[in-house]
Amino acid sequence: MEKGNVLVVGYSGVGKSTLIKTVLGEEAMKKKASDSCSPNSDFQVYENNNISFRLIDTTGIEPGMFKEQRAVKAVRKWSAQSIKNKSDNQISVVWFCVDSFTCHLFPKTIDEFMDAISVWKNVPIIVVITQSYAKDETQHAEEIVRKAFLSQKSFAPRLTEVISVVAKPRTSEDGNLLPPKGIPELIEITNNLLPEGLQAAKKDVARYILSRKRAMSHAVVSVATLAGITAGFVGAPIVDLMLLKPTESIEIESIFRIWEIKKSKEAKELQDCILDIGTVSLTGKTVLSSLKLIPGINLGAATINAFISGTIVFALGEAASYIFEQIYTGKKTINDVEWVKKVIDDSLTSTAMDKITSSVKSISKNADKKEILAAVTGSLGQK
Ligand SMILES: Nc1nc2c(ncn2[C@@H]2O[C@H](COP(=O)(O)OP(=O)(O)OP(=O)(O)O)[C@@H](O)[C@H]2O)c(=O)[nH]1
Ligand SMILES: [Mg+2]
Repeated sequence: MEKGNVLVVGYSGVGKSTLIKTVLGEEAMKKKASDSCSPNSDFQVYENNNISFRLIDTTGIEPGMFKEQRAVKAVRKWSAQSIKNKSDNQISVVWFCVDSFTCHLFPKTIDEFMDAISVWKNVPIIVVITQSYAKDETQHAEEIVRKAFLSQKSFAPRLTEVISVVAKPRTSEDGNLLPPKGIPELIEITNNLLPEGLQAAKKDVARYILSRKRAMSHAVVSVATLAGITAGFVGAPIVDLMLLKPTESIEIESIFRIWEIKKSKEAKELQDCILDIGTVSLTGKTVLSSLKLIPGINLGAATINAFISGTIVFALGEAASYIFEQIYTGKKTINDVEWVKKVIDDSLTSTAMDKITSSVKSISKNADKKEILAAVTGSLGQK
């Protein structure tokens, strides 16, 4: 299939590879695009069969060194050869990645940057502000970048779009979960900027974005589950499920945002309803009692509590992901409260829990949080 090529550049460590992984998925990162490009450590070409563009990941670009960079040079060579080989190595779009730490360097290096990519004359540039956790920092970065482009007549028309993204969820120091954002917009806009013959149809893009949202939702559940495991890692005889409420609340809100559910009174009630079922139900005891039925478990109270906590946060997150996806795709509405209750009840019933509790057997006696996380998430992954 003929595809567009998107050159991804930016200073080292801004999050290019992380962004590519989120846009194309983990699978795509394992196998590099089968392509005419020879093995090259300066850049890598990645693709996912379901979307219309490849992403070219470059490495090691230092501030103020665009011209000398091997990566950009190597891509130029790769791209130039394509005319001879009749392969489609033309660059269709450039993503220039900056974060709020490196953006202030950009006005000084924009000349070199534009010079380095000068062979791709009319190729549109999307500036991607990566790791955009804080609104004011992101806005500041955006202003700096826009000004830099406006500083020269020839640069200004090249800046097609500025998009701020978070590629991977993060837990902040105060325990807040910061969900991914901006990825669907980036995919859509990039597809729209491809030469007409290469663009994917709207419905194919929509389907692709759905799959990405699902992956981001899972990533959020995973981060929240780890937070739940941490909160539950206490030696008390029985874990206090109220301790999980803040984590669950942020988890549900983050998933809600990924699925772009409109904020409204009904939506808030639905979120609260999910949270209430998660915290008030008997799940903690259910898990504990089914754990007791498994012979030969020899784990400390803290490990068991961490496992139970993680399991509940995980099950609730998976249920919320499913619910919001159904609403996003129009199969259900936020008013289907009875249906929501049933979905959550089902996901927390003893059969579902039994599946999870059987994976407790794989945990070793001095398991750390990561190992517990693997046990918790691994079990439902097999469903
Ligand atoms: N939580 C979170 N971490 C991120 C995000 N983007 C980047 N990071 C982290 O920032 C670090 C650098 O990210 P990379 O994706 O390797 O950066 P890069 O631009 O590919 O760097 P080079 O390959 O050296 O040019 C890694 O530890 C990432 O986990 C993000 O959106 N969220
Ligand atoms: Mg990288």
